[in-house]
Amino acid sequence: MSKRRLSEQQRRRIEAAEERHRSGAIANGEEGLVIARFGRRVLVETAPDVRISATLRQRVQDPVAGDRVVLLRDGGQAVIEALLPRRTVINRPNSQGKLRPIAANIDHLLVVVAPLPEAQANLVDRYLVAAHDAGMEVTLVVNKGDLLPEAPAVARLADDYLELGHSVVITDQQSDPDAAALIPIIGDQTLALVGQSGVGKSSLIQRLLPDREIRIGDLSDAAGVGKHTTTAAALYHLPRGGQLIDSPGVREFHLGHLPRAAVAEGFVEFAPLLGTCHFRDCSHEHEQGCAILDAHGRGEISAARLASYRQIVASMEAP
Ligand SMILES: Nc1nc2c(ncn2[C@@H]2O[C@H](COP(=O)(O)OP(=O)(O)OP(=O)(O)O)[C@@H](O)[C@H]2O)c(=O)[nH]1
Ligand SMILES: [Mg+2]
Ligand SMILES: [Zn+2]
Repeated sequence: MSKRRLSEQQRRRIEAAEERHRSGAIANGEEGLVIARFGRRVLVETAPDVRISATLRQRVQDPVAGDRVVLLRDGGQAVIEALLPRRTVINRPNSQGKLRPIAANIDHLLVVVAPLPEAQANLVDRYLVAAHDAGMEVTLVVNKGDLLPEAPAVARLADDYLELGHSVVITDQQSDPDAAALIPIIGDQTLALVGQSGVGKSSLIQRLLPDREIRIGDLSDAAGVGKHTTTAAALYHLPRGGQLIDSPGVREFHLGHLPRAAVAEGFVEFAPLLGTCHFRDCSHEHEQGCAILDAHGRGEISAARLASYRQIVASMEAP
């Protein structure tokens, strides 16, 4: 850094030159698909089976698996020059609580749950809300179906979502080793597998890609969390078409801030009733003439879903 301060005019001239260089560079650049990101190194696919490890320019924001980027090559070096606009993005708070993207350009979210670690309906509901808000399709994948007989609560949970009209798939590695149950859902879309650590997200990808070596967890500890837990999101192409993004497991899933109405819209059985409450700004908590509370009174909205909705709204409103 120069010690002399630049005049405003000089600074503007430099910025304009940089911008010219940048648009020229982008025009000459090569487009690629981000396969995985490790700190400032990004693995980019520029053609089928051609993968380049590129560094990230300081000003280019957070490319993640599924992103399209513009790459510049200079001798042996490759640099990511620009991040192309995203169709969709999944965010998650980092250890400092700051929302960070983990995967981009997802068409369809596969919310993976299992009897062990035990499925949590509120976590599923958060993903359903996030998917609805982002305009992604969503399927609940109940993995480790072999353990369902000992987990009646999880079997009921799967039934409940099916009854609500969600797409639900039950699978396990013994009776469905190729994860054939997922194939009609995948099509040629980009899907991301999300859910608690140890539910079998990476194992599902391994079942679909038997020739790849994917590190999966070892269920040796009491928490049911694997030793080979996934630490970075990674994209896998399937030979039949379609691509899957594996993501690191979560303990809980925090949505970024969403307005109360967006949360309600993510609850399928609430959605048709919205706008029919007596008060336009109804909080669906206690109001007379609330369509949601009335539906609950008639047994059309379960106590568990109403509680889950309230829990999500409360977590959004917490400071
Ligand atoms: N019983 C049973 N166990 C399974 C099944 N599928 C996977 N597992 C086991 O579940 C454990 C965790 O699997 P992973 O695929 O690593 O789980 P993950 O969701 O990728 O975990 P993170 O990467 O930590 O998020 C492994 O020990 C698998 O062998 C299944 O269908 N039935
Ligand atoms: Mg994993
Ligand atoms: Zn209401």
